[in-house]
Amino acid sequence: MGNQNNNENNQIKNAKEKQLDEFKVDNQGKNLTTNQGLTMSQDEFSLKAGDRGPTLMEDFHFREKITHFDHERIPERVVHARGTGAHGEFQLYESMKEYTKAGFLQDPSIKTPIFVRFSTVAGFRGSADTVRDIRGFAVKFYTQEGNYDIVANNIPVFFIQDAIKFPDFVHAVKPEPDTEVPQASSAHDTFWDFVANNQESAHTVMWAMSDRAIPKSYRMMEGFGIHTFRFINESGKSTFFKVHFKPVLGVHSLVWDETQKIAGKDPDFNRKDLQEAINTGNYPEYEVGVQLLPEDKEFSLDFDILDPTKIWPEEDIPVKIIGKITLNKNVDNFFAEVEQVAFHPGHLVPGIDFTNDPLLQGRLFSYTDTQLTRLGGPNFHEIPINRSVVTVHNNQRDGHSRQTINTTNVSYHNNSLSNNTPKTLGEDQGGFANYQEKVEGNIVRSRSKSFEDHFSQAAMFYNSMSNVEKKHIIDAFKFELSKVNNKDIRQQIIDMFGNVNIDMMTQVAQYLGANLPKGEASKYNKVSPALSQENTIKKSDTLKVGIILSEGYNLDEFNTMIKALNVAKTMPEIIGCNLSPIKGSDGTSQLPKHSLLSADPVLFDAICVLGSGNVDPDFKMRAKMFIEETYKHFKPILVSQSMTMLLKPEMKDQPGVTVGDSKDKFTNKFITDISAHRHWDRNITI
Ligand code: HDE
Repeated sequence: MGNQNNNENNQIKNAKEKQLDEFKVDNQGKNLTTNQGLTMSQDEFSLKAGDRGPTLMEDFHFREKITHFDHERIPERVVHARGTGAHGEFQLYESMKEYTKAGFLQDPSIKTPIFVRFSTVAGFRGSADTVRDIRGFAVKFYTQEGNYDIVANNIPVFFIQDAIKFPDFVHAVKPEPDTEVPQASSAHDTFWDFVANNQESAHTVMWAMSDRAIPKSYRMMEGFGIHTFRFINESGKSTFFKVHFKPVLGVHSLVWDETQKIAGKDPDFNRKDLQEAINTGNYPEYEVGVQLLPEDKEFSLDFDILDPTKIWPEEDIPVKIIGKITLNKNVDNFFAEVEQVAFHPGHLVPGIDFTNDPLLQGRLFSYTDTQLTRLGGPNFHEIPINRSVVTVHNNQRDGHSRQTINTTNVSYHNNSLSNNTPKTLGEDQGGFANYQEKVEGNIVRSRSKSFEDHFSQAAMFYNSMSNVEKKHIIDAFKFELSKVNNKDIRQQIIDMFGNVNIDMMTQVAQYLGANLPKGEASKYNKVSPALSQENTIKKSDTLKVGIILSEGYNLDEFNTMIKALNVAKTMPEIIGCNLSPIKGSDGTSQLPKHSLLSADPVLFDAICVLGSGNVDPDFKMRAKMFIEETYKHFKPILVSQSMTMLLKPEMKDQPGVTVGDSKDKFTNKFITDISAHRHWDRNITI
């Protein structure tokens, strides 16, 4: 990894980059020192009393090195432990002045530095990237008014409505406490027991069983702030909003069989994909959008806007695209940046405020509290990645690992010794003041009646899916519930999701040999086409195409293909029988990046087979396996005329399969097939 993209050469450094530069240390070519800066003459042997004698206590270098090593690990995040991150920038398309006074949302010519961390939720830090799970999408904006964080997910709703249930939910989905299995999977008894007994989870479970929970790439998933927030403009007017991130490459998922294989073949699949895209200059981009609702329309919808299990259908309240985030720089050091970054939904700037969503309210406590354990004390805001680009001035002092050297003797307010500074600023001068919402009511522990509908939007989600997406949801239920040992829990889930869609759950019940769900066809008919990822953009850009190349290939054919793949902005990679140069019929040669043994079809988006047809049995066996797997996963395949013996006859006329005749014709078709990505109408099911 590293910042090999030479971003520094072609871009003026932003304020955050300059700040981070001050903490960077390059060890190359330097003398080895202790932590006190003492250059050592020896780093291989501990200090002993005689060659074969005991190690001496006085060996300060040994003690320092081992002690530091013993304390290298910090607690992983309780949730979202597995993740990766990158730097980037946010640019506004048009001023949002009408709605908010937030400084970074006023001027489209200003770029705001950001840091983004993507994550899975349930797995431990070393778990595989491609598991079925929600993905975290946390964004820190280093604005001129302080840090603003949007701590979002790739699914727009959540499993629970009140933060007090979060520990229960997380205990249920994490590995079971007696055995610590399964890792990074909801397919076990306690998760589904929780779902059955907490029916507000229905809507989010539908998303979690859908293709959204197995994204192909962090670059190809949406982000949602989930909660309703408030914008406040200069004149104090408030507008409710929900935030969206929409990937410029569209929303794409893996198929379930691929996810499981990739978890073994390349558990770092998603983090490597992100790093590679940035290193090759294919910067991930997401448009930032907001749904806006005037304050006086708070009660105009048929659900409560404070309920985090509800979306605002885009057809009813359109997403206004207001800007774009671009990720353009990988981290230099994973621990210092990705592991130590600390997000908090309560990091706000003037012009943005909360609502009373009871899930959000609880989060406002949790994030600081968790950093105290993870990052070892109250000074985590001083860690380079967490520092605001604005200098911090207040009367907070001391604590573990304090970095700031405050130089005055005044550390209290009010004072006259320092002319009563640091001083607060009135709201009209840019000081933050909370929105003065009027609140009244009895002190109660209860759920608002307006939060009691758990199934209408779960049904809308299912209604909005394409047939293929529906099938994937049904298959996911079948898989997950097959792993639930307790038959009573299975039945409870079948009955519960019968409220969402009878046909869906009838298929699951039949598969499991359970009783059919009671009830009738769903009474909820609403559809929101924006929910189907089939309706998002499809592009060939950055898709990885494996070119299986055999000896004696035709250079003309090869060059035509490479040229077309480059024009289509795909990422072609050559796969050989082994890693030796592959010779063409005209004596030229190509160097493969992979071999048929070390590469795997699940790691490519499309496969192209070129060569003379004169291949050895090993090549033949492995190349056939490649084609068959790619076929099973509905991905495009091109086989040149001379290699058709590798293709099973029944595959030949199937969608997304091209057999070469004239090179221009077949190349064009292959490129169109790549843009479509999956070809669901093949004569197979997996
Ligand atoms: Fe979080 N969540 N969460 N969460 N969350 C954490 O904070 C919590 C929730 C989200 O990449 C923790 O720093 C509570 C919703 C992301 O570093 C912790 C509740 C959403 C990340 C925590 C929620 C999120 C976290 C663990 C219920 C989407 C990863 C480590 C009220 C809107 C951030 C940490 C990163 C991380 C608490 C629910 C998103 C324990 C109590 C809803 C993306 O503080």
